[in-house]
Amino acid sequence: MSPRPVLMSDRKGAPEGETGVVTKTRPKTQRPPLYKVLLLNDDYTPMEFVVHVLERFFGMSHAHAFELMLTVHKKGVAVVGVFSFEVAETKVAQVMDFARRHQHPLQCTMEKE
Ligand code: TYC
Repeated sequence: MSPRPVLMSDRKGAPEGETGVVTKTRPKTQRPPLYKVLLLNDDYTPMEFVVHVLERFFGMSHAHAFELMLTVHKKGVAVVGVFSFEVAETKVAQVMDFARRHQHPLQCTMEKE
């Protein structure tokens, strides 16, 4: 007995000879825009303070925070996280407020990805 190929006309209710293309509708989902939070270098903010900021507000390990702080120190700027608008705005405000309260000139900004 040789196997017989499965045909569209084998579908229940499909009349002999009917062919069709299987389609799927894909509803357009809206993804919210993302924002990069950037940390800027300066000559005065102590390195340990920046490391503490990265640990405290961005949940980084000490090792990761130290490495990223050094990247900002050497390159001038680095992305420290990517978030929704509201979360990015909150992180920037938290960092700026914390730096101001400690009288350090550290700058933190955000930009659309
Ligand atoms: N450049 C600073 C120093 O030498 C350290 C520093 C690193 C400052 C990163 C800001 O975002 C910064 N003390």
